[in-house]
Amino acid sequence: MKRISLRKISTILIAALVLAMLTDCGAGTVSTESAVAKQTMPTEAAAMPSGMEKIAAGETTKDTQATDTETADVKQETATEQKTETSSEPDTVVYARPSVNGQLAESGGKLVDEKGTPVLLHGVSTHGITWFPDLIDENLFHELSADWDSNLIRLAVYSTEYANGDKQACLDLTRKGIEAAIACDQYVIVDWHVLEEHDPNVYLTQAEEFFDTICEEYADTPNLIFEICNEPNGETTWDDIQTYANKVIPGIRKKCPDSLILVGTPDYDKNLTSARRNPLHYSNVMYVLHFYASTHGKDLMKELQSALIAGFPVFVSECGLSESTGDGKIDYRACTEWFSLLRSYDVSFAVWSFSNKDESSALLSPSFDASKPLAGDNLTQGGQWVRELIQGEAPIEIPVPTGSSAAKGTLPAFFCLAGFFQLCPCKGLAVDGAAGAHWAGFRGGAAVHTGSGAEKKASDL
Ligand code: IDC
Repeated sequence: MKRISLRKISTILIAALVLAMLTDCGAGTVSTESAVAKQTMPTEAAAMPSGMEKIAAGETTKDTQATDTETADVKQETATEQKTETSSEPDTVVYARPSVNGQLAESGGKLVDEKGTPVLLHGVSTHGITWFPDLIDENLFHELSADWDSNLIRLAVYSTEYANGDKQACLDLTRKGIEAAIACDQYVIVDWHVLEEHDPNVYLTQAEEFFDTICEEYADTPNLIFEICNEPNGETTWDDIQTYANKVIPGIRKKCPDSLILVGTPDYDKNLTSARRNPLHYSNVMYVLHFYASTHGKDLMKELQSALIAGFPVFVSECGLSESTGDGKIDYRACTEWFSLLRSYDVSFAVWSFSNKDESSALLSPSFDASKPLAGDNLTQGGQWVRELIQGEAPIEIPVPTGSSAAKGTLPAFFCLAGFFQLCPCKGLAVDGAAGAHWAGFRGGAAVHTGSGAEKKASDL
């Protein structure tokens, strides 16, 4: 892992001090929990908005630092609630690889390896695999693993594409993606990408069939993680999701008894509270929250944080730098806040999307060339930021918007650091800041859409 130079750190710290004097620190927009957490962040990690130390041995767990005052209504028997720790023993978090850490599980609200050691997974999510089939490629996955240091890839299998499209293409690309992930020692989320149909029960039979096929073929493969329903939405309630989960999970467990299963929550994976009130009765289940940093602000952060403090097992299987439409501005300050929060609680994540669609959530440049490295101009600015984030570097060089002009530049490090609330919970560093307001306009080039799907609207995500 590359380290930040001392010069850079001192620049950042000085800048932070200056900024602290200029702003209203202490009247923070974040909770006490975060303020406490900042005191335990090692200096280097503090200078790294992502805090991506791959092995964070010796770090104090963050769930020792506060009690949750908002969860009185959440059932005491929540599987993990009793695990809220009070000790200040150091915790070790390992950046897992399947060949070393084996089958993952949920324990005490955390993602752990086969020996029970807490682990972290960081990676990217594909766009719909049938939308960009050429990107389901072993060489690209290898580069993600070796150069980006990613240990996770999520394969988004749009349920509508399987149910109403070419099942065989969906299965073949899923297999190809799984094989590629195994070949480069990555964990792989097989994501049944519920979206348009709102309620996962709509394609229940197809979901059972899909998971049955994949489980049969990869029964003893520790790399696999099953996400049984991306983003239930519309009128779908947690009860509906439970009904679905109670049918699909036993099917998966018949063939993959030890598998880790991720379960979506209502309102596009934004409502953990409903799941906490009435969790599922299976082991090795984690609940999913998704965010798009340039749209979702403090309310969703609070939803996540209160669940984590209560020891509820959360996995962020999809998140984006962009707005929730998958396009629009990128607010890098908000991104920094979000990924700092994830790091504070050792939450694993996959970033949307490993595609070259001409939209700001895409990590690959619209003119992406697979024969060139997964770096520099072959990536969007967002892609470059995410590469550094996953590599464990501080992605502090962020684009500065200059009105409608196409000029590029960088914001001084302290602007980014200011958003890093664990150092300075400054008032006014709102999640919805406009730092990247015009950023989307910088990108150009033709969209490359090699998949079968027509353009779809995601305006209400
Ligand atoms: C978006 C894609 C976009 C596509 C749209 C509809 O970025 O190209 O047209 O889906 O299929 C989600 C979803 C994810 C969305 C993404 C951005 O899981 O499928 O992808 N998003 O809108 N939830 C919140 C945001």
